Amino acid sequence: MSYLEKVNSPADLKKLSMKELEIYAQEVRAYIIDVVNKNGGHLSSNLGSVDFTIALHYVFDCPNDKIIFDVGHQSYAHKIITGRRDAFEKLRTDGGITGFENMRESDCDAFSTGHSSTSLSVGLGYARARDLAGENYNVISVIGDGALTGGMSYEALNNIGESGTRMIIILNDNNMSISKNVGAMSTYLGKLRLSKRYRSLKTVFKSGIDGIPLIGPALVKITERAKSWVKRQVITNKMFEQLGIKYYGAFDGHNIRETVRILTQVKSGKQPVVLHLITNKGNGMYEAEKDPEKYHGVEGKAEQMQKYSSVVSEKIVELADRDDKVVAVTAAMLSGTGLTAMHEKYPGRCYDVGIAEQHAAAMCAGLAAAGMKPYFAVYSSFLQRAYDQVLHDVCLNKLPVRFLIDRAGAIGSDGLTHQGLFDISYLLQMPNMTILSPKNGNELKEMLDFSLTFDSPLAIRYPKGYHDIIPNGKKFSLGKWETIKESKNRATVLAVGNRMLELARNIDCTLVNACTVSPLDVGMLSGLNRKGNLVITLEDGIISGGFGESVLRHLRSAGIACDLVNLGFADPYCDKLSVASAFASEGLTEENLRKIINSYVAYGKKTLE
Ligand SMILES: Cc1ncc(C[n+]2csc(CCOP(=O)(O)OP(=O)(O)O)c2C)c(N)n1
Repeated sequence: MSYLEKVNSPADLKKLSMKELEIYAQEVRAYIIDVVNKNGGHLSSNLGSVDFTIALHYVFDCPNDKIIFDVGHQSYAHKIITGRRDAFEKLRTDGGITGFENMRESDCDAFSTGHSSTSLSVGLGYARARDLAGENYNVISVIGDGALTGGMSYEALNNIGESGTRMIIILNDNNMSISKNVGAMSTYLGKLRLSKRYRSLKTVFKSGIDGIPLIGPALVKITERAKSWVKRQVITNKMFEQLGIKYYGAFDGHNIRETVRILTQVKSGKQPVVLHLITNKGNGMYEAEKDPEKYHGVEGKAEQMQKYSSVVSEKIVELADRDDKVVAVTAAMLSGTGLTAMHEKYPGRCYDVGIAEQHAAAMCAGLAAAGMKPYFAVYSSFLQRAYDQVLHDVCLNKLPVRFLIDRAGAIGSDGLTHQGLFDISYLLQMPNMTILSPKNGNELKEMLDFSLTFDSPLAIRYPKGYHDIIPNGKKFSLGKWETIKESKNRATVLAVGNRMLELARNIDCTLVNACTVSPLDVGMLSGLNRKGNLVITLEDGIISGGFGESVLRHLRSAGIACDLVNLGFADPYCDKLSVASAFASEGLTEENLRKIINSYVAYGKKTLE
């Protein structure tokens, strides 16, 4: 029986010897590689986290002790150890377990995570609650160097230092975010990493250089100079200590024995500590270690689609060629949003700011105020972070910041925390904001052309991909919708974006591409003014405050007589792990649409007779 089979809980893990733990780690790695190959998932981050996660469970006691994994994308080993080994087979699939730490899944998951840089704040919340209740459990926040670029981390560190309360911060430093990590903090951590070399140098000094005859004294002088230089780098750079947080580091996060030893030591501390572990993203798998970015997120059985990010990739460079005021911004999602080519061609005009969406949005406002043409390419779910910056810094000042909102709508296997269901609804409430959604790649290109000279806040939202089955026709024009096909049955479907158009294209109805979500095409809506007309709005987002409701408001205020059905997500917290099941759970299916139209038409005929 393998150790993987033997360990069903943290208690089982504690029965293993150090040597056995190392073998167990290999087995866990192999299992993760196997499942991620089938189901997709965050491979390189998890391979890098296996060893210290085993050490954590060896030293601490879940669920009594609280481990909060930042983002939670690196918690696979934790899931396997805490009773979800078999369930792990169905990772990120319908009916299976999620790819992030998730309180609904296990009482060993102290928090539900998904968005970056929350673990320190949440950890401090737990620690304060423990202190108030007079309890004694340990709180461990595991944060990567990438997540440490997020502003919330600094707000939390500032507060943790002041609180003086007992909690352990594991800094999992692999020098990578999804892409290479960026920023001054990353440079600072690089200096701290030197302390690892310092530790091993110290061992070398002890173990013999002094004892080497003849060349000994001279060498000692040189090495002592080196030692004090390294020491200077290390000791003068202890930012954490100055914040009131004890710093231990840097240590090899793949050495289980050593990590257990250090964790046991810090466990008995009385104050907040940072334990700096150096890890290798992709550890144990040659290809993933060599190209950790490629293996950060591996796709499972991917649907064959054209990607909008490829359109952005090409087009943004073209816009930058045409206009030297064009600049692009990403918050640590350079490749995902399609900005790699721009970054390569115009490194001085394409900024990766780290996981800092709020800063990115406000920086874009500054760029626009100074006359530049900023494009902030961001996933829908992560733009939520910058709600106030979009509202207060961009919209209030009516600044022409272009938001390229990728992964909008139902997200698939990343699930609940990554759904892009809110953007239409909250952007619609923002004064001065224009919102577009393309029917295909060609229309996105037309929208991007349009964006170059558009002079106020603009959001273009689109999902990951499209099937290229909605034909090109009318050229995009602001505030003008496009009739894709007509029917005499008096049912009109107003669909936002390619996925909703693809959903309705085989239905007998008049199908309209509502490419401009805001402003509405009021001319076309006036044309629907007839009793017995049915209008159905379809959107890949929440119904509340969404496109359909803004159509409703207009119909009512303009006194337009027609019946209206709003379809979209009634449940804002959709936890489905595939796009198809998310749509099905909300009645966003061809079958349901047909049913609604048929019963309406049948009912209408009856009353007319
Ligand atoms: C607010 C927010 N923005 C972006 C992301 C996407 N994202 C997930 S993991 C990650 C990189 C995290 O890097 P790090 O913390 O160093 O962990 P690693 O994967 O390197 O172990 C990013 C940018 C996110 N989850 N949340």
